[in-house]
Amino acid sequence: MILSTEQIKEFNKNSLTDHQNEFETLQNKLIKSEKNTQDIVKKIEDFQVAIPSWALGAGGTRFGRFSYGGEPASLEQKIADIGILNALTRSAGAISLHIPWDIPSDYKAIKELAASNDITFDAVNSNTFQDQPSNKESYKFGSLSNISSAVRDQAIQHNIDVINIGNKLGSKSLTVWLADGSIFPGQNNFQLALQNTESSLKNIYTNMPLDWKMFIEYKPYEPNFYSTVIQDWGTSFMLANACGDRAYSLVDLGHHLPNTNIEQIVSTLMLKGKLGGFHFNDSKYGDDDITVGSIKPYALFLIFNELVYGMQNNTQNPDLAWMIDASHNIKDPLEDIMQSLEAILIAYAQALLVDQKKLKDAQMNNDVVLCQEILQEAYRTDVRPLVAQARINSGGTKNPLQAYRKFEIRKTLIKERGTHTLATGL
Ligand code: LRH
Ligand code: MN
Repeated sequence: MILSTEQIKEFNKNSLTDHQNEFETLQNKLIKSEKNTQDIVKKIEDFQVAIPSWALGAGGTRFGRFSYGGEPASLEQKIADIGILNALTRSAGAISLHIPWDIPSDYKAIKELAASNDITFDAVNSNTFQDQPSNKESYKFGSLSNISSAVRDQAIQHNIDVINIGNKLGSKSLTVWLADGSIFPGQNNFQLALQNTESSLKNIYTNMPLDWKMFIEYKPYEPNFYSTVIQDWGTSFMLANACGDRAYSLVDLGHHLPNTNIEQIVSTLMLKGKLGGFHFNDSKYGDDDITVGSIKPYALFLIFNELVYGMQNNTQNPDLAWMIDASHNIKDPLEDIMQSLEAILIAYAQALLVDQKKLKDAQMNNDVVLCQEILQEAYRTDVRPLVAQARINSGGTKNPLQAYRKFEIRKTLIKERGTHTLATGL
């Protein structure tokens, strides 16, 4: 199913007048506080989020999975689905592959298909948390941290294979997330596990092309429930420093213990030039991987406020990799991702409204009340007309979700693919 620009233009026509009124009203309000609306809209247009290849079907838990119908059963169909998301939102211009769930069979064809959908290949993700039929060694007791050098070598070689796959597709970064850890006290020698992990990561790093980055993703628990080798930002930061200049920490929003101040972690990693990117999602309790901004939208805004400050002040930190990492247990996966994209762009737009100079002055005067007022003035601004304008400027729809339903895209996908197709992934 391909969406034509004519269809998109036709859809926008009906709501353009309302949009222009809303946009001008907001623009007039922002001009009063010397905000350059055009500049903000341009920044939103340029904000591209990579879509995970493993989150285009219905996810599930150990308690069950409810299929959604019309799910993509191949990498080609996954790229087509991201093509639909990108046609509607113009902010989903990249795919992040997980290997071996999505190994291309025909690299040339896959690259042409992606290009025809305006999609590039973002970070590739290795998988040493599941055993593959072709594996000689098991990852039951860990991969890069395993006490067995044979297991570590297999895991290192897998990461090198993933880099080679990504290289053929034009990807420029590898994301390493390890499930490695323990379920019971005494099960692991913590120091040995960390030393093995460090030397394994260094080995992988030396096998990365010189224009590649490595993202080291941390997580406090699951699937191990007593210890995880790369459990927190500090461990990831330490390992990134041990590997080299092109190794960075990756912040998955769901990988923090309750009430962790994630925005402070973000500011610290940016100050140290070691923040590589994000896996956006939201959660109430654990690594719930649900819709971005559906539980803690203010926390997301505070994170983007630190990102905007960092992007303005920390030239030592590279351009960031933006990715969604979600799993859809009850929502239509494409609708869920469109809601996440909207929440991400809204938080970014609100953060761009923060008067960083005024905030710094208030901080330098310990004017605590004014600090909060400056932040919440931005957070309480309805920036949706700015986000919609950015989409329209880029040839997308004013309201992707409405367009998706009006065009009955899920119905068409079910007609084309049936109700029982199964997407690889989580
Ligand atoms: C681990 C994680 C990681 C992926 C996986 C799909 O929880 O966030 O980023 O490899 O989800
Ligand atoms: Mn993740």
